[in-house]
Amino acid sequence: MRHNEPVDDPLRIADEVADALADGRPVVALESTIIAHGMPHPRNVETALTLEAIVRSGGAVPATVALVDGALRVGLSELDIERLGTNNQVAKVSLRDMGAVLASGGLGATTVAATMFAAHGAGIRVFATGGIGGVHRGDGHDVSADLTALGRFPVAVVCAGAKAVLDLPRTLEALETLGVPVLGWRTDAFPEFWTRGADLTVGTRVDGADQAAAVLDAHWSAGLTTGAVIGVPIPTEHEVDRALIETAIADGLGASDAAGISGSEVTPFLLAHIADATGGTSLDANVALVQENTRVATEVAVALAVTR
Ligand code: PSU
Ligand code: MN
Repeated sequence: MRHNEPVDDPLRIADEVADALADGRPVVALESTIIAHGMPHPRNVETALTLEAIVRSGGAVPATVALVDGALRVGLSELDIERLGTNNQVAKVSLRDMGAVLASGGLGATTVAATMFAAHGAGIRVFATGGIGGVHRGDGHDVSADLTALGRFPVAVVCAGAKAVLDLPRTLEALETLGVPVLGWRTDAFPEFWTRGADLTVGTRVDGADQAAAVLDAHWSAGLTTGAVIGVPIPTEHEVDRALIETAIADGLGASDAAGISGSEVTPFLLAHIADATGGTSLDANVALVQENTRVATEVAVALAVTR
């Protein structure tokens, strides 16, 4: 996919990121839909900058991904992050949207799927986010392209499982069908985003970064080309009460139906609605869990850099 003439290459890797990759030093990819569509201003920008700082303090280089001025950028400036977090015309870019937004030259925030594509193109193996998209509840057959991307791009996505607004059993089944390993970070339960999870199990428990890196390295060394999910439970002190979140989710799903929300607007609508319904508790939890995921991703990226 790389073009021969760098000047025409739509994939633009920041110098700091390119240098780290060339030296075999650890890099952690970060997405931008969470900035533009997943959190309100100013928490979104603060969080995005904090995540970059967490990666640096863990000894890796952050690479936040977005579409800026007609290029797919891997590694953003603070100004770019500020633009993504304040401009209300930012497109939500999954794989199908990329060509159109690149051609328009406008700002685009990349979802997990589009960020995996960019990370893979750049040669980055580890990516941190909040929660992946998945199979939505009900009979709408709304299935996130995050799942098919996990089946296509060899990148480990460190997340608090999938967002609990989804049908989590079906999401796990879909991952199995796609051949995507689901690892539990110091847990046997598949994390449920705002809560640590209890009812669903992961495929493999890993108790540290070396073990996670060994599994990933063996997976890819065997020639498998799929991605992986590393499910990190939200830290206990930030966990949202299960009854509170279930009520807010049910309320959000009802409101989204009533308002006729569909397609790519469903997830941002639900996140905003649930944040309101819980008086901001779900947003605080979302910020805490993505920070924790970023710490773990950094450890795994550092461990993986040693094995390769
Ligand atoms: N994690 C968060 N907040 C978010 C998302 C993840 O904590 O907003 C975003 C990711 O970009 C993910 C997207 O790819 O939600 C899923 O959107 P959809 O369900 O339309 O595929
Ligand atoms: Mn969808």
